[in-house]
Amino acid sequence: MNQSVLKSKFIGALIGTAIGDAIGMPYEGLTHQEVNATCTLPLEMQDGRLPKGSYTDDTELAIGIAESLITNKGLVDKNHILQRFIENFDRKRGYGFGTISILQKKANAKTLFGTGSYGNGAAMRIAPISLVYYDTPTNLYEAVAKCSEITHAHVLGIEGAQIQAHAIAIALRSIQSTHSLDATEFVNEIMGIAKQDVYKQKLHKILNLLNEKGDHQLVIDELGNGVEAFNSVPSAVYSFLSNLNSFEDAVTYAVCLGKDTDTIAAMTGAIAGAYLGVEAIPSEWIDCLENKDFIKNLAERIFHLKST
Ligand code: AR6
Ligand code: MG
Repeated sequence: MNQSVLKSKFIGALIGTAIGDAIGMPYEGLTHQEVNATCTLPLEMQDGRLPKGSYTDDTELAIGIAESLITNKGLVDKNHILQRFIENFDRKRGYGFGTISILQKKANAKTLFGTGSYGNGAAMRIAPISLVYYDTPTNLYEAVAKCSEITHAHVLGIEGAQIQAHAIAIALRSIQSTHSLDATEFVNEIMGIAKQDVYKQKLHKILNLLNEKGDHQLVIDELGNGVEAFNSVPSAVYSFLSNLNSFEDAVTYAVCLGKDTDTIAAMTGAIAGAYLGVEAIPSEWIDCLENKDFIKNLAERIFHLKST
């Protein structure tokens, strides 16, 4: 693949995470109906519990992973990543209860909520790992497990991150201009790593919903819009696949699902940005994004790590 195209896709995956996060932030917790009643399309960056253009914990944690990967030349060092998480931690970003407990060393990831967390926190931050390992699926699989276990030890939390990471990796490897991506092939490839029934079933449902052109309520009923990884990662994959050629449409679709809007949009933005490249992201959105140059620079540094 042309190196400048690949670089744009790397930047697209990280900036796409932050953009989805920031554009979804004002609507977090609202139902699909409430989002529809509140927002006007096309979506613009808006104030919410944070000023407009601000990202939340999703991006702050992704930044920590990117920083650690750069320092350690692409290797996943769990203690080092945890240290980056702790140093970057800014409570106002809206962290999940379980993740706060781990970062404050008040809980152990393996025993959190009894069996470890199955929140979507491991999946939402995973894009930097996909950048480093997108071309070696077996290494990607292992790297994601290590990175997830720091806070999310439940098998469903880890597998959610696996599916999200592989979706980003496939998007990075696919070239939009030569042939359009086949949604069935995309889902079947992800199906290859799914072991848990809930994910296998929801991946099948994605294919059915794509054929039926499922409306928002049907997608919420079938795939979910909550903070659990199994109620949000499949919805992000669907939001991407049902709006393949438009970053804006994919992320808007994700936000309009309601509930965990920032995180579902962040995960959708990561996949769409990885597929379409940073040029496909509306410039009005990027202009408004907090720390955009810093986030772009992290993606560029991971790109250089891969190309040297
Ligand atoms: N059993 C019961 N409930 C659980 C379990 C479990 N094993 N695991 C998770 N939950 P958490 P996150 C519930 O706290 O994944 C932020 O806004 C439990 O209610 O680990 O880091 C992020 O941006 C728990 O509090 O957080 C995301 O949008 C909740 O799931 C979102 O929160 C989330 O798990 C999740 O972040
Ligand atoms: Mg969040």
